[in-house]
Amino acid sequence: GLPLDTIKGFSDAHPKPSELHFQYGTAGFRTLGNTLDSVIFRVGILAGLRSKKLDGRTIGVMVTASHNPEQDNGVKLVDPRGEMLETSWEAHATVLANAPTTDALLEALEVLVASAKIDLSKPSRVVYARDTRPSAPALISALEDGFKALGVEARDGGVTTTPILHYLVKAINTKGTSESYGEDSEDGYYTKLSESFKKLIAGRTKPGPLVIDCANGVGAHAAAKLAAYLGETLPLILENTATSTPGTLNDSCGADYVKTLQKLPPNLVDTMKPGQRACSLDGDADRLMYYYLDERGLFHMLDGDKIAALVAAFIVELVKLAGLDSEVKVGVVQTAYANGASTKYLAERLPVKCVPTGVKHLHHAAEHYNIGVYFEANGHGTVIFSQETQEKLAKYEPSTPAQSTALNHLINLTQLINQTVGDALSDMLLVEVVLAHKSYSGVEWNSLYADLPNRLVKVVVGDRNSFKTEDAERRLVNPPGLQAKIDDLVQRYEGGRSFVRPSGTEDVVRVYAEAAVKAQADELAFRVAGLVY
Ligand code: 16G
Ligand code: ZN
Repeated sequence: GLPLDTIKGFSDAHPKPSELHFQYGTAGFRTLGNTLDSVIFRVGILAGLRSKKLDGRTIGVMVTASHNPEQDNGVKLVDPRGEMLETSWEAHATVLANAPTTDALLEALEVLVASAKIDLSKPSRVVYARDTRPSAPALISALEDGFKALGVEARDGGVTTTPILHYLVKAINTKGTSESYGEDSEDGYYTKLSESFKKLIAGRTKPGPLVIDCANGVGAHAAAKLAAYLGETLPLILENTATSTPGTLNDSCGADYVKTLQKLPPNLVDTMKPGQRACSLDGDADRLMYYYLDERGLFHMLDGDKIAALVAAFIVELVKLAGLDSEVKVGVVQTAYANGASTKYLAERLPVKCVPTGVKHLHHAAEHYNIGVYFEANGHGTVIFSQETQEKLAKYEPSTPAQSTALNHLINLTQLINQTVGDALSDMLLVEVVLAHKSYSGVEWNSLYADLPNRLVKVVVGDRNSFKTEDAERRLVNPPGLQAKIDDLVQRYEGGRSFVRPSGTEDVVRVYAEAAVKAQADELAFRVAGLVY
């Protein structure tokens, strides 16, 4: 049975705040860091049980709140293949987190062990990491108490990015198999990325320096290490690297700031000269936003949709050049937030699917293609190659030198891309490869299509849970009658599109609108918001 006395001893030191309710949502648990002690302790136990359930395979635990303000923190679990926790276990996490007392927790654990048929005699293994937030050390010791309470074999991944933690989980679980994902260390990660990058850009014109806004977060450490592995091949200029200065994380910088405000982080204004290309990471380095200044010094943003367009078109072209287009089907997955112009551009070239917001939905839909490209407009995304496709590439015998070259590029891409989850650094190298191959500057990339003007607003409502959507969040089914009013407004705007959905991370409802001209997009968004309010 469970070591009830040991768990009790530890649990009494991590009492649940009685007034708070916690929910494992799209991004795991996420709230003020100083309220999370009991939650994180319990997640330590849950991760151990999840590992036992999966026969001792290693589970990941990441302590981060991504692009949220510095005082927030959060935690999410990573399944053995490096993917998000299976949905059914999100509910188990929520139940454990809300057990009001130690006795209630012990009872909830016993119920979980019985209902999920967990064999407690199995080993349990976990690898864990955290970003640079000041609240992390205390939360990590609560997590470690959770591991001790259950007797978990825990490996400390240190202070690192979310995508590196996902990489480690997959590398550990595939070690010594034919599907080995790489050395199970940070060194293995940087080596895998930098070696494949060097192969992919060999013989191309050396790119000019790239400015990286590290959001004053853990991406600053990772980008500095990556820069050392890349050496001369890609000069990086790191900005916003003040990871130990309190109050700076994600403050007026980072991918979310740039995407939301559609402008340069203020402290980059002097660094950026006309023609300079740059990108922003978020606080845990899983989102990426590119931009450049044109020759007049005007700012242009290249978001997740632009990355999807660039990358998907490149991969389709390589598959064709390799002579594999009848066997390897490439597809794209987006959400309702994808700019309508990006969807049009992509749909003219390959199959495009729209799914609800959240990485797990995109990832799962992308698995239905031989090569699935998925990006959220906010800059989170990756490309996944099915196991069957990777084997096909390994075995395929090209019949011309051109086919052979394209095939090698595809194989190197499978190494360059972190297929477990969106990874700002891996995605950045991917973008740099495509730009080098196409001889594109930001200008050519940006002109693949012109973004439709758009506007996102949030509305505080009485009960966001009363907003129910269908059709990948593009239509409301509740409150009754509201969708018909939105439809009626939308059809009065040229190129108009608008949708309303409850946020999964904040207590608000989000309204998105698009139209042929900016003033109309703004007006449509505010009028729809007026209907919601
Ligand atoms: C979370 C999601 C992100 C999504 C965002 C939407 C994961 C790992 N992260 O951050 O993909 O874009 O939520 O937030 O799934 P919202 O529901 O508040 O609009
Ligand atoms: Zn993030």
